[in-house]
Order: sequence, then C-alpha cells, then structure tokens
Amino acid sequence: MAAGTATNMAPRLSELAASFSGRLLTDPQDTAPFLQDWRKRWIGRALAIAQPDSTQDLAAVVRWCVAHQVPMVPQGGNTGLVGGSVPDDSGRALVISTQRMRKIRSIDPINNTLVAEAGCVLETIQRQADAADRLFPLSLAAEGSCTIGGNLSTNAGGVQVLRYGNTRDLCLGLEVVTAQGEVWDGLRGLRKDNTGYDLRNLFIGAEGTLGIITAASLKLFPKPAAQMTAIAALPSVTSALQLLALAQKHLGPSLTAFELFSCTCLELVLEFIPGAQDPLSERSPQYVLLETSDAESESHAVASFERLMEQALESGLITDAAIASSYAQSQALWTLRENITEAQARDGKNLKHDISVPISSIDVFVEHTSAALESQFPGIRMVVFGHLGDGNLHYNVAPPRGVNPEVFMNQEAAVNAVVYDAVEQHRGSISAEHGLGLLKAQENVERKSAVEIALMRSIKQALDPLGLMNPGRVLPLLPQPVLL
Ligand code: FAD
Ligand code: 2HG
Ligand code: ZN
Repeated sequence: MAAGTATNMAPRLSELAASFSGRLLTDPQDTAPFLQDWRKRWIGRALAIAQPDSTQDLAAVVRWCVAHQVPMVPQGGNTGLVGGSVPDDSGRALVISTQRMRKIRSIDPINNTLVAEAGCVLETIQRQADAADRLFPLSLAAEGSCTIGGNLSTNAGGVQVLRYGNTRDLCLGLEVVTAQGEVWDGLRGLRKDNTGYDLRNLFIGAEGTLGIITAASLKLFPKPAAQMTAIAALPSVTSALQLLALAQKHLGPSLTAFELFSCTCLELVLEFIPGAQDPLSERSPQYVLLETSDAESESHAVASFERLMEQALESGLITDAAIASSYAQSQALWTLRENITEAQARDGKNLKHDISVPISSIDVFVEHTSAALESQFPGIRMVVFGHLGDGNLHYNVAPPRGVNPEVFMNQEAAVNAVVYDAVEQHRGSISAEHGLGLLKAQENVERKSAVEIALMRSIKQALDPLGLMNPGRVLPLLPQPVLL
C-alpha cells in the first residue's frame, strides 16, 4: 500500500489536512524519500507525511493522531543510522517531518545562546552563530542535512565532543510537543536551574519516543583565534593512545578533535571519493587526524602544535605527519576522515557497531575483537575508525571480498554477538552516539539490567501512555495479549 491509499483513512486524512496549516504529502512520489533511511536498510509505509509550519501546528497534528490512535514517527533530516526515523511497513503511522520549522528565533551574544526551531539544519545554525561572531561546536559529516531536532533526539556526538561535549551538553532548554499534543515551553537559557526533575534531559536522546522537540536553546562559545589540523601516521592503536595523552599534555583544552582511522578506511575513501588524496608518501597501519583550536593567536597555535608533532616524531610515536598550512589543506585532510561513511556505503552492505569503551581499553578491545572476528569469519574486512578522544569507535565490518553481501548480512547476529560481548566485557556501550532506533532496541534490552529497563519502561508509560510516539524504537514493543 502506498502512502494515503488506505481507503478507510481517506476521510480522516482530509480532516487532518484541514486541522493544520502546513503540508500533508500523500502522493507516493512525494512521500518516498521520507519512507527510506539514509542507509537504505529500512523501507516503510505511512498514512502520509505531515509537515507542520509551527509548534502550534505540530501540536494540532499530534492531537489528531491521539484522537485517532495513529502512531507517529518524528523525522528531521532522516540521516539517522539506526532506523529510528522511518515508519514500519504496516502503513498505519503518520510521519511528522520538521522540515518546515526552520526559523532561528533569536541569538543572544551576551548570554551566548541561540534559539532554533527543530527543523533547522545543523550547518545553518553553525553559520548563524559564526555570523554573530560565536561558535556552535556540534560538527558531523551529515551537518548539511541533519537537523537540530534530530541531533538532540539522538544526542549526537561528532568530531568535537572531546572539547565541547555531545549535543546534550550544548542544550540549555527545549520546547516540546508532548505525546498528548500539549506544548511544554522549557526554552530557558539558564546555566543553573535546579527546580526538580530534568525534563529536558529526558527528551534529549529519547529518539522521538517521548514527545516531539520543536525548538531548542543552544549554547554558543567564543570563536577560536586560530586552528591547526594535521594527519599523523602511526604503527598501532596503542601508539594513537600514547599520542592522545601527549597531545592533551601539550595542548590541554585546545585539542578539539582526535580522530582515528585505519589504512583500510583511508583506502576506501581514496577508492570511492573523487578528489581524495593521501597526503603522506607511504601507507601506515593507523592514522590520527588531530585539530587544535587556540584561544590565543595563530603564532601560539603553530608553536604549540609544531612542538607536539616534533616530540611525537622524535619519540617514534608517529612515523610521519602532514600539517595543513591553509584552510583548503585542512579541508582536504578532513575529507579523508569525514567521507569514510559515504565510501563504505558506496562499497556496499556493511554492519555498523557504534561502540564505546574506556579510552584506555581501546587498543586491547580492537586487538582481541578483530582476532575473534577474523577467526570466526575468515576474510572479514574491518573498517574501524572513530572518535578516539571520546573512547568511541565505529567498529564497522564489511563482507570478505568475493562473498555475497546478502549471505554475510545473514550472519549479523553472530557478528554482533562477538563485538557486543567484547564491549560488555569492557563495561562499554553498544551505542555511543547514534542511538538505538530499531537496530539495537532488542539488543539493549537483552544486555541491560532488568532494573534499568523497567525504569525506562516506566518513563515511557508515564509520558506516552498510549504508546503512539515512535513505537518500537529505543524500547521494543511488548507482545500484545491474545483476546479470546
Ligand atoms: P533523523 O534521522 O530524522 O531522526 C533521528 C531520530 O530522531 C529518529 O528516531 C527520529 O524519530 C528522531 N527525531 C528527529 N527529529 C525529532 C524531533 N524534532 N523531535 C523528536 N524526535 C525527533 N551521528 C553522530 O552522532 N555523530 C557523527 O559523527 C555522525 N556522522 C554521520 C555521518 C553521516 C554521513 C551520516 C549519514 C550520519 C551521521 N550521524 C552521526 C548520524 C545522524 O546524522 C545523527 O544521528 C543526527 O543527529 C540525526 O539527525 P536527523 O535530523 O537526520 O534525524
Ligand atoms: C562518523 O563518525 C559517523 O563519521 C558515522 O558517526 C559512523 O559510518 C559510521 O558508522
Ligand atoms: Zn561518529
């Protein structure tokens, strides 16, 4: 069934269309992009796509869904990687897209805050902050399409968490449409507020399962005086950890990014991303892309960065390095890191594991897990990269060359068991920054304590008693009682 073709819903849809001023998409050509995720792993169906124009408009849509018991799937830029933003294939849900709610409501350079509507694209927020001589530091490869509502709902990480924290740390207040269709105005720009339970932090990272974020008050920061970017070649992940400690000693809080990627990742980018170039003369097992954002001056940035790189070379921690001497060169280095996801998508099907373990355990984790996978799945290709400074790796794996990708994908549960058992042994997390969505909801329940899951279920029950908000995401659906 294509969107909007459920005949018994047709009169109701016209009632919905009349109840709000935004757009309602029902033509299959218009709805198709909203029904498939970025990875093309999940393709669903929906009653329609509602695109409200304002908070009150969105609240009216939610109230209509409540009245008619229609499940809702909030959607921002649809760049999520865990299947949270697309409906299931029942065709019963309404996708509520924030794409028409894109206003920057205010910027306060003294309070260092910016209030944005949920559908604002991250890059637009970065630009507006920049125009006000401030920095909004959230940065990820999908920033040209993902929205702040989606970033908050997944508590996105990205490449500057090391210095500025994840999205949760960048938010001071929220406006939310509740699962009942009421508007909660929690858009406070306060750095101190101890007035009871922290509702804002419940909605952040909830992946649209508790309510719909409609606007946010975001923290701004001073712009750095100068930035330096470099890529370093290293013999091992252990050397990368030692380089991290050295960089933190030399640069302190000026170290804003510390990203690890393997030779396999680099080679994928060189193969699939036109214009990508290796700046170093020889291949190396591992690479680190590091960036410093200096508050003082360009000369201070250059001096401290060069001292660090010299010492790292002299001590043999790194075998080679290229330091960008212009913005264009810095962008070219970032291309190698930021395009790994795209290159992997072009390479074909793969299994993603967005995991975190204590930073100090990362080398042991990689060594043991890779050995276990290689022995169980000969020829498996490890595509390991990520935010080393946060203890967060994208421990992705691709089928052995020549193996039918479908056959490999059928082994997903067995591959996941190896990776997630290792994560558990290190008291790590099976989802560091992408969320649970559909992909990991069941795995999470199986690996967390009964106490923790019961607490999560009681929060869900309290805020969304009808279970209409993004059902089955974060918490798997419970079996329905059989009516005799
Ligand atoms: P969507 O994909 O539309 O939705 C994501 C989830 O949030 C869904 O569950 C949806 O229902 C819910 N949601 C969306 N909007 C709202 C709202 N207003 N209210 C309530 N719920 C809502 N993620 C990282 O953390 N770090 C990275 O470095 C990173 N890099 C990426 C690189 C690429 C190339 C791609 C494709 C993705 C990357 N991601 C990364 C994942 C993704 O971009 C983030 O999860 C992002 O935060 C999703 O934003 P979105 O607007 O696209 O949300
Ligand atoms: C990144 O860090 C993203 O580039 C995407 O989080 C990771 O493709 C992935 O698995
Ligand atoms: Zn990431």
